Amino acid sequence: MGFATNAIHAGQPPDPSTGAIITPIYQTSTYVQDALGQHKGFEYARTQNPTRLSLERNLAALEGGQAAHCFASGMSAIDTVMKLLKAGDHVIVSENTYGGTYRLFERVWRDFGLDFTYVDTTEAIHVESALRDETKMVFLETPTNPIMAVADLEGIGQLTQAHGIRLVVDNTFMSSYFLRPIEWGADLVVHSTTKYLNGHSDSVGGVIVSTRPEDAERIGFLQNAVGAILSPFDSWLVLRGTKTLAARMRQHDENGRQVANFLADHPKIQKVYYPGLAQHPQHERAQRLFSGFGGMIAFETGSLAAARAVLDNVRLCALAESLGGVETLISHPATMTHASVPAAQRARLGITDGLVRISVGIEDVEDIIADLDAALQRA
Ligand code: P1T
Repeated sequence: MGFATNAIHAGQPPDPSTGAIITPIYQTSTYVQDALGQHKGFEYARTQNPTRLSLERNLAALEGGQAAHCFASGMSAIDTVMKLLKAGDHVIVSENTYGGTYRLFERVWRDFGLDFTYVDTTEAIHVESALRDETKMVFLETPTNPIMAVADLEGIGQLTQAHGIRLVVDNTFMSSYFLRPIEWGADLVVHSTTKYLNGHSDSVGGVIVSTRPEDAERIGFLQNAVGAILSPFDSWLVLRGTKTLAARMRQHDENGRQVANFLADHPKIQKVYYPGLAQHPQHERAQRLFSGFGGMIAFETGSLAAARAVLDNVRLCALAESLGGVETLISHPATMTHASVPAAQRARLGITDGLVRISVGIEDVEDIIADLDAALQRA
């Protein structure tokens, strides 16, 4: 089956009790057992829920994984991935990640004895140079939030396989539609389902897709033991979201390309970060790894004052954190999503005070461009 067909059908047979074509929201905390030790596979709703199970099967199919487990947020999914490790283990991480990921690693997990080294993952050699005997995992985001650097997934996938190290890819920005990291050697894929998978800015959630049975078993154990589960209603919302993932992503991509071209030609903008532009340093790699470039763009306005002027003058684009919804969102990484990254590191990565990030929605693209044009004129 093709991707769009799987997105609509995988994991969701008609409801066995009524034939309902849409998986119901099983809003229950427990399940009545027929007799002691005899039940229908569902005992307690932290452990199993049919709505969540449908979503997990759906997402495993879309990523091409063995199993998926859904969590209360993208952060709780990433937190659970770290629980596969032990004190003393070392993790190599992309130097640019979502600020919350950096915060989780540096301000939570470091206290529990994990060590992290941040490297430029656009070249596998940087990962290789950071390897130690204790290295147990490479965690990368691609394209990175917000600089849109595209990791050398092929090279890093070969390296981690050769060394028997787990490769974890945060695939939130491309979504399973444009990139399937497992095909390039990833062992685990995580998403903030809050973003493209749900797509309608009305749910917070996360998922881990695994490829090895032993990881799937341990992640299922942790999901139950820790309990940071995705609720039945949120599971239902994301299931509804994935049905239109293919159609939405095609439109995000179409609009993203047009907005990126508009920004690249604009005299007030100094630099545009979008893998679909020929001048992007990893454009050719992006063409090879991704089947589209999506709707995430960052651009350099030159100063905090110029960024503020754009952000204060947009009317259609909404000034907000988050991304991946049908509506266009615009944000200021330095003070919003990446405020927890130290200023010196932000400066080194290019997350300047003049940097603006846009999550291009699927409105009529002329309206998005007209809104940005008007705001830039006032900037
Ligand atoms: O917000 P949450 O569902 O917990 O997901 C965290 C997360 C994980 N990974 C990536 C790549 C992300 O971008 C995020 C969340 N990002 C934003 C809220 C943002 O505006 O960038």
